[in-house]
Amino acid sequence: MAAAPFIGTVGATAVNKQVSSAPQSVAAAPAAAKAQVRQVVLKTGMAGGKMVYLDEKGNANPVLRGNVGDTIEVTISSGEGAEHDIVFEGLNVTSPKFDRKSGPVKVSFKLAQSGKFTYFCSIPGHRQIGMEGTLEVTGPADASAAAKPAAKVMGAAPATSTGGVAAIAPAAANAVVISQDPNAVPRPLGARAPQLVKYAIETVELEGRLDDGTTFTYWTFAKKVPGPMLRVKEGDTVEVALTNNPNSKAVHSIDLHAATGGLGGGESTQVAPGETKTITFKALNPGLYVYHCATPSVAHHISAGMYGLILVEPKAGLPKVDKEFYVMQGDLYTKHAFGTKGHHEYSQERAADELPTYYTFNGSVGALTKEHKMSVKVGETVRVFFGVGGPNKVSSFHVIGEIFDRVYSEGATNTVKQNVQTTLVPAGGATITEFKVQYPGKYLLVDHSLSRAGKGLVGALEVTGKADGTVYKASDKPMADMAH
Ligand SMILES: [Cu+2]
Repeated sequence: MAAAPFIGTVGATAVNKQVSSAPQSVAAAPAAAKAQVRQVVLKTGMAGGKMVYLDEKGNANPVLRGNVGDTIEVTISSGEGAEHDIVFEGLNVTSPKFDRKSGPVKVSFKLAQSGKFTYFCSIPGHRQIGMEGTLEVTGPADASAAAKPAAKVMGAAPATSTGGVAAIAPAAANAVVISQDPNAVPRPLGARAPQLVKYAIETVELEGRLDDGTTFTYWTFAKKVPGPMLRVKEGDTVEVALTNNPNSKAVHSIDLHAATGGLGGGESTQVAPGETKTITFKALNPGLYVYHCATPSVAHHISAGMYGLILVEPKAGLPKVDKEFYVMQGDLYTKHAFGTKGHHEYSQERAADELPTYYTFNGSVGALTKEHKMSVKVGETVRVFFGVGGPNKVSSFHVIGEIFDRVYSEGATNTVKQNVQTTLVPAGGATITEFKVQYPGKYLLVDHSLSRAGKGLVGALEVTGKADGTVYKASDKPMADMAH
């Protein structure tokens, strides 16, 4: 977007020569005053779990005032370090985005009409969590000011306009593998008394490989999608210290479905870049639970990779198996279609319509077929801890060529279903499936809504060992009783 003439960053040449000569309190707006330049200094911050704009006195979302004909000059910076902007709705005024690194930015515009206007942050979710205030413009409409074409004084192209889809950017050269290793399952805890378990988790935003030649800016717990699997015991006290990496552009948080109270932690873990917040909860209920970021827009944070599983083992533990795996499904919304090479951008519009361009197991296309291996031997028993981060789509989890001997539906460890072909896993839900492998070959993990396999959703379990012809046999010959 081309910057309008009145938009510039601080440090550039003054956007208005009158700025320093006529500083005015924004609160006072004498009705009959002649046109003035009104300087407003704002910074963003967190207050009571909300994101807000703060004036120099610390007032949250202050009412800004001016008269028709005045020029409002806003200097705004990120107090807590995350990325924001300020939009004056109905006035076609949008600031450049700013964060800790960019320093303050400035917007300046002339008030051409009286009325009440809303200002807000256009980063998805930020307005909803508090970044919204009012600009009151008083005084009779100055005919000369009002008559001027809006384009002259307020001619910025609205930055919120999506327009057509621009060409995709090249794939990020520094992209890393973000997919979680499905073998990264903590060991069973065994029989032990309840204890205090401490986790320190860092939220990190980074360029990651989405597919071959394709990258995406992931938001992660500990640089992997899903985040680390946590394993505690029923009755344990769990301490989670969440640190947001100083280079983050967004605030992040954690809501653990295994926790009771405080929005699962989402209420008190809204962490600004560079900061740490800690919650402690008692693991009252056994089961397999999802955790996820709970910072608006929550769907964006989850879709970008911020989810994981926490297992609360029942007191007696789970039955012993030979091999455990950790797999999670996610749906991702990008501006460009599946398969487009380059660096994909998140699409708020597609997310709102729940039309994913990508589906993944463990965060990327090929995570469980190329980036990591899942292998077992004939005769071994397998357990898959499977969760759906979503944010939106449920999974019809199925392993092609295998039958789940046991399913702990919805992750509830006290009930077991036997002999299940496909199990339904809700968004923000989980399941535990167990099966013995009796025949070698490649078993495909899928969501049986199979169109999704064409958008990246397939994994593979390799089974090696001796083939037992009584379990399965293939032949080119016609069946004996059909031969004559
Ligand atoms: Cu987040």
